[in-house]
Amino acid sequence: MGLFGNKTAKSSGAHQWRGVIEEYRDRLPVSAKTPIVSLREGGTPLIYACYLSELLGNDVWIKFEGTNPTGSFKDRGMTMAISKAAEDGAKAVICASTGNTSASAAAYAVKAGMRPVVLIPNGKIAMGKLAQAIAHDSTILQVNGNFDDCLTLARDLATDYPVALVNSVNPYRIEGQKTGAFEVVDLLGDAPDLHVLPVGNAGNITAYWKGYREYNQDRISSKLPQMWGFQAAGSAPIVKNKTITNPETIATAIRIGNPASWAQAIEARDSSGGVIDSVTDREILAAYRLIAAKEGIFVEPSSAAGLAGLIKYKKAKKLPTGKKIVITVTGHGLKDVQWALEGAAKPKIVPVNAKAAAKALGL
Ligand code: AN7
Repeated sequence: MGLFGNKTAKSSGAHQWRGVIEEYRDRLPVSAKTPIVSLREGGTPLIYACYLSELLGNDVWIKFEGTNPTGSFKDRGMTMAISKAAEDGAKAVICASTGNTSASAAAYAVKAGMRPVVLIPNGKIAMGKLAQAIAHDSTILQVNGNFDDCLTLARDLATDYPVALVNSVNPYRIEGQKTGAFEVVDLLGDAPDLHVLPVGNAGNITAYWKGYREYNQDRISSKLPQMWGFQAAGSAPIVKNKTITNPETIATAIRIGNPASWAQAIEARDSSGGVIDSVTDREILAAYRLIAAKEGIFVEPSSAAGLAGLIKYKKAKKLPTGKKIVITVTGHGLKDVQWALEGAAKPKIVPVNAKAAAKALGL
């Protein structure tokens, strides 16, 4: 259809990644009638992590979702959710969010000429994400409550008023996000042994598992990975097997006490022979610093939960060795810079003088 400005510029023969719907059209619920709303999401780097491979005694690959158009994996699902909302003639979309969903929903909604409405928990969202929602012209309501309260309110509004819900309870979100698994298999030639990722609302672990299973059913991969998910210790309802009324963690993206895809996450864990466990904020921050300092990959704190979990399992001698492990790091570090700056030494001040600068550098 080529709506919403998705023209193909053909000049030099170079071509760019077309976005997850065009790249995986035959595996997604779209038709010729669906207007495709895309910012060319997906096609994210799968980076071999030399330092982490050595440290963990495994072949470790990082799927860096921070390079998506709005800086998180949410764009994969949002291109689907907004395209289907456009097909249905929606004029406004609503979501509850700890920040990344709202940034993504807002960007894709305005691209489609719709009005974005976002509900965020009062005071508990990273500044970069709030800035994105504002920049993309959304109407923002700060709700007196946490993410789970926001989601309840968003569902009520979408039931009774003319706004389409684009949270991951919208099945099209999961469909779009499953393309992350397709890309991993397409790039590695088969599924990894372990796939590791953070768990908040549990949409992404559900989506990856769906993607891996679909490729395996069609014999594009020869095996299925174990799914390993990690929650923040103060927000670990699946690990504790009970709803957390007041979830707490510095990893605000996964500060969720009642995950929407809870049952599907359990299913992914159990049918893959994987684990869902928790990591403390201290472990998350250590992993967050390590991956930036040693691998050159800057992620937001929540995104480091998967790596934190692997390090915890390694220390406890519960990590296998010699396996192929993919870790999805879900969001970009620039969204939430506070934790990089916290406790960091101030840069030294020097005059415009090579001798003085060299001295300060210890050269
Ligand atoms: C960086 O934006 O729930 O388990 O409202 O932003 O699929 O929920 C974000 C979740 C991991 C957890 N990493 O993924 C929201 C929201 C980052 C995130 C998760 C989120 P799910």
